[in-house]
Amino acid sequence: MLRLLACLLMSTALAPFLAAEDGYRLWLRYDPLPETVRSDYAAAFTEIVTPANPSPTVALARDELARGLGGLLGSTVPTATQASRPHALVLGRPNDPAIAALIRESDLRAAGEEGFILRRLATPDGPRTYLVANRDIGLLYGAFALLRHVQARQPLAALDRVESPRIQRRLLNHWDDLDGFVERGYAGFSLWQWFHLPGEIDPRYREYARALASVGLNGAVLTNVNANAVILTPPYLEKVAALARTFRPYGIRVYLPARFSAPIEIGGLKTADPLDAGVAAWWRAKADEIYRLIPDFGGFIVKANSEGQPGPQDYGRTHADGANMLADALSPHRGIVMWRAFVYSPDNATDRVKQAWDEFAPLDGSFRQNVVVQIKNGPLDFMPREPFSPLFGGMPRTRLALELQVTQEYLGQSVQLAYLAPMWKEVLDADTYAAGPGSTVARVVDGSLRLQNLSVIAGVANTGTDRNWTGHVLAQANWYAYGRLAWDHALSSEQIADEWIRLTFGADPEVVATLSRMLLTSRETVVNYSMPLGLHHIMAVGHHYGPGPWVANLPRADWTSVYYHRADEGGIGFDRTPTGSNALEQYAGPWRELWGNVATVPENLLLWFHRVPWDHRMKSGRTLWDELCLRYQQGVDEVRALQRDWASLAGKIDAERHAHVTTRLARQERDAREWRDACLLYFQTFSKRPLPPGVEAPAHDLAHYKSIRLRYMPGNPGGG
Ligand code: GCW
Repeated sequence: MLRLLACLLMSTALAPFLAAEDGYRLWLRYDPLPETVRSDYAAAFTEIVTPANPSPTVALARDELARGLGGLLGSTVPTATQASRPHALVLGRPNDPAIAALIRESDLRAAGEEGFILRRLATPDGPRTYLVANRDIGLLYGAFALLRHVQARQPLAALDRVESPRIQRRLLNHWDDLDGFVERGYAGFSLWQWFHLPGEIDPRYREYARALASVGLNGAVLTNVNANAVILTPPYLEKVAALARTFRPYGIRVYLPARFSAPIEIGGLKTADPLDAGVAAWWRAKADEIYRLIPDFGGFIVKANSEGQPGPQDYGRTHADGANMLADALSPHRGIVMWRAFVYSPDNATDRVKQAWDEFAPLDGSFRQNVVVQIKNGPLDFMPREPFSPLFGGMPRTRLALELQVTQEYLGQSVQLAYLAPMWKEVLDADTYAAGPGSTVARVVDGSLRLQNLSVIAGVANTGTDRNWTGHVLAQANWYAYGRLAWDHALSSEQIADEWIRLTFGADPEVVATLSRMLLTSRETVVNYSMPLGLHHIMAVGHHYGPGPWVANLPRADWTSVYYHRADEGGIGFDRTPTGSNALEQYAGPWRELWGNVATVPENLLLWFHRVPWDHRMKSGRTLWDELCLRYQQGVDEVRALQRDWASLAGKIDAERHAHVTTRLARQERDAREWRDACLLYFQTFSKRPLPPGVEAPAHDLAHYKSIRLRYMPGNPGGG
């Protein structure tokens, strides 16, 4: 009796801790559904049937369904290897004749290698739900899809679909260093415990892999593109192999950065010249060694001749020479090379945004079939708003991958709320016109435009050791949205936000409506208070957090802010039309016309393409100066609206996550004011005009803002 009492006491005392709402569970919560909606689902899923002796992947699918449905329905759903009751949920592959007889050939073809079919069918033994896939991994993806469906309380009748990913390789790129530091990481340290690997498998590795699989991601580049050759040495490859083994049942392959000078640094060679036979042989042997340990190794990513990284140009060779040499080493094993196009040379005075095109477009058609050229969404560097990179339309005979930045290097890091799906949709939906109208970046990347057989999308991860994975609880939405778009880029930002909110915060209509509005407006809000009207690259140096429009006199002009905004008494903006750098020439005709004309360019890209006087008339009838000031103010006002919206959800969201976001929003409001005041005071030294009515007076003078120095910022490789 006493013992029972003690147990009871213990469990009540522990309850709040066990139910800690620290964000660790991400969107995979499986809390019991309200009684009112539970019974329909409970009646529909009476048992989970999988073949006897399931593979590890099928076992994961089964266990996830048991855990998920058990949690959501509030009672155990038994598992079985033979369906014995009506309303069974049956998982299977067409190699089972009973399954094959039920599913159309055309559906199986549509499901492809990784997809699945979810269907409710009437059978002689009563209605059943079938989850069918050609390969085991499809069953796992289907299990997550089904759980999403129930968790989001979607009608059972709608459980009838065939899905398959549009892009084959859906990767997270980790910029993790071997010492645990994450470059541009704002959620703690690297998840990979290299010292303890390969012997010790942190349970979090499985949780990570499960989260990736739940949104359909199937690859991870484990370490930083600013590469360390040590990752390719035998002891580290053993560690990588241990991670690969852990991830494999979740359908995730590992990839590694290849430091171009590795043959010298760890191979003892005198050169890394890609045309040197000894170098090629070294890489071939290295590839063989990797595949002996990791038979499904994905391939290499390379940042070459970019920001100080070594590369083929060190030997007078081209990017294609370098990429092809590595591609040949990997091709016997079906591995791929992701060669990054993020290049701009220290000895090139051309407008930085033109340089990737200048270096890569002439190489079109000279890359091997297992090479993809990986291009950032915009031609500069993950700014809050950029036009799409013209290179997506400039290399018709090359496989091109899209690189997005999930971590918010230039959008408030893990302090500010910026839901990035709308930004990513802008680039995915952008028309390159490369093969006529409709040649969207999405179709270039997924290979459908030219029926290419290899497609890759990469997102620079925002994950780390923080308990909530992404630093800001609401930044989990970006990880989620990236995965969902990588799977299906036709999904809308609204759909994905709605889905994520329901999974993460429940289905209360007020929560869903309010938080959707917050997410969907948040990126534009950051643009407004930081870099409105096409301004770009005016952030503080090094850590890139907060304003720095005055940044000048760095070792390279194109690292400064003044290079990009070009403000003086005559006006502001970068002329990229034929009278200026003519970066516009890299785009197709319709864009050249639209963007090249100051009367037709959308105002959100005005200062990206044009240099205009301070009294330039905007569509509103205001002068550019007044408009600029009001945009900065609008950004601040919008953060305050976010705060009010969030405050209105108190009591509807658990206190722990509510308080966390409240604190971050308060800091975002301060940050937004700082951006506004710093930028307006600075630009005012050129415009020499007063702040228009409606703009709050700055709290300090310009000298104050210029003197702010943030030290030891997270994610900044420059340190203090
Ligand atoms: O966005 C910039 C970052 C660098 C990064 C580089 C790149 C990994 O400031 O930290 O280096 O881009 O993408 O290579």
